[in-house]
Amino acid sequence: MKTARLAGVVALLVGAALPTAFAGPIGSEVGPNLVTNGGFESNLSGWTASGFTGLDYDYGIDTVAHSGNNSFQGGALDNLGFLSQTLATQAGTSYNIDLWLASDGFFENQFQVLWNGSVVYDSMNIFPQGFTQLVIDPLATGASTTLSLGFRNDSGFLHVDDISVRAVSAVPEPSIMAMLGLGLGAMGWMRRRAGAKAGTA
Ligand SMILES: [Ca+2]
Repeated sequence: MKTARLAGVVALLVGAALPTAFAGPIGSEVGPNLVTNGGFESNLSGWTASGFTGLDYDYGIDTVAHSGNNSFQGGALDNLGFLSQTLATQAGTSYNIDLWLASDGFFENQFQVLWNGSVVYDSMNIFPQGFTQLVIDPLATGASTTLSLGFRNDSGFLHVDDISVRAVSAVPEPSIMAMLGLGLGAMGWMRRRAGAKAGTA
């Protein structure tokens, strides 16, 4: 889903798998996390809630977590309640939204991700699932972008944790460039060897 073509070329050259521990696209430069308190370990600090009925009624902090001790739980009745944060972005730059979503499976439920007001992810009636990674790669069009997450769950809650937003540039990592350089250098060396042999024959 996020496999860069360059990474495939490098894997062919070196015949080895690249590390996959980092969530960002392989073969790209990835900036720092722009989200404040994306893991909710500081409760709701940095976030603005809207459209819910009330704190600790249909939204709040829960101790069911993907990491740490807290996650956010949201489940507005009949409509979406939103959790939002405004991020400093650069127009024309691609960003990587990475979050973990869990569902108790109660219907009706709906989860949305909005990027400066545009819906970039929308899923209804999500079956029961533990924390599952969700990755979206939107483009920023201005110097600030509001990330909003929408939650509806008429009988229960959806949970999110470990939300990050990072700038992604198309520039390959130096290590990949080095490996490419090694591969090209080896090809050049083999060609020279072949040429030398031909010259002495
Ligand atoms: Ca957490």
